[in-house]
Amino acid sequence: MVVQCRVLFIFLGLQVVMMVLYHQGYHHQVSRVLNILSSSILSPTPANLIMKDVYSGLEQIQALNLTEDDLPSCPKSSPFLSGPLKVSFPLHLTMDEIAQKNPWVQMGGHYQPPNCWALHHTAVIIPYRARRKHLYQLLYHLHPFLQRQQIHYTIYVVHQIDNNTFNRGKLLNVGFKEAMKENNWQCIYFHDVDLIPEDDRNVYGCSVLPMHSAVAIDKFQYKLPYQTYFGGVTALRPTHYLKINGFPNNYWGWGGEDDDIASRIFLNKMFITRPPAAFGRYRMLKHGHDKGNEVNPKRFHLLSSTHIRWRRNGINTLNYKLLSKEQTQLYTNFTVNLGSSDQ
Ligand code: BGN
Repeated sequence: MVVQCRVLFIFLGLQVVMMVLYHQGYHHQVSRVLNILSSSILSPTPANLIMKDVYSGLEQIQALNLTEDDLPSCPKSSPFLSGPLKVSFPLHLTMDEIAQKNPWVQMGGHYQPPNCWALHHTAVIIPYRARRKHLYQLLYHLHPFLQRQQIHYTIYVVHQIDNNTFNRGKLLNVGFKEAMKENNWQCIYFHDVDLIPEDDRNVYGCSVLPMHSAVAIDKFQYKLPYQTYFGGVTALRPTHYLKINGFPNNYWGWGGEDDDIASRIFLNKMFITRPPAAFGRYRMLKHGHDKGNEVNPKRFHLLSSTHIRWRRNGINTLNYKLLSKEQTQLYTNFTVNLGSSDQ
């Protein structure tokens, strides 16, 4: 009570000082001070919140001395969430270093909270080719990020090994099919390798609607590039995914497949949902031109016929050769040959 009275007294005192200064002609200075105060007290932008390292506090994760059956459910909101995260990019990361920082992650990139039953069971699928540095940066951030959220998850990397043009849609279809063989996942996250989440309140669990998580990317000045944008990081329940017949297999090269997926969702009379922009923030890792992922000139034409094609081009027509399945310390790796565009 005494403390509250003091704070109130100081606050009133400050107001009196400001009023006196204002009446003595210091208008400009007074409004500057007020602006600074209001932006630092009222603005919800992350710059004003204390940003924690993505690993901070995780040393508190400890197993309980209980059998699995006796574990309690994890709380709705994880006690490890801290909001905006300080994102830094350590140089020369190795798989061993990242694994050492994540002692609870098991071979294959599996994690489940050791002290409670997770509310979310999520497969994270990363389409990949020749971006090792990006992959390591993403793994360095994503493992602790997901552990902060007390999620049961596995990270799957789908590696296109052939020399044909990159095909993101098809890689995601392969990831879905192979991940579902491993576990009865309730939620599938489709995650670009170059997007680093910046706020752990962007929880990687599915809702009743398809989710678009990458709402605010630094490359787009932390705004949506357009209203129906459905790229970068998205999530679907397996039932949503099957309803839209998965993703298109025939977008070879950059662009358009994410718009096709959005159309499939709308054509099936579903809506998308998004986290608040303050939560759905991402940093995009910089990269030069990707050889083998040239801009796809056919994308406009393909997009104009999604409504005709979606039923006979998707998970029901997917073909590929799975060359290997390997459990690394930090992820399960599916190496695939997708065939070529004329198949
Ligand atoms: C869009 C691309 C998307 C891409 C976003 C953001 C197309 C189709 C032409 C209508 N869509 O323009 O695939 O994710 O930009 O870069 O090119």
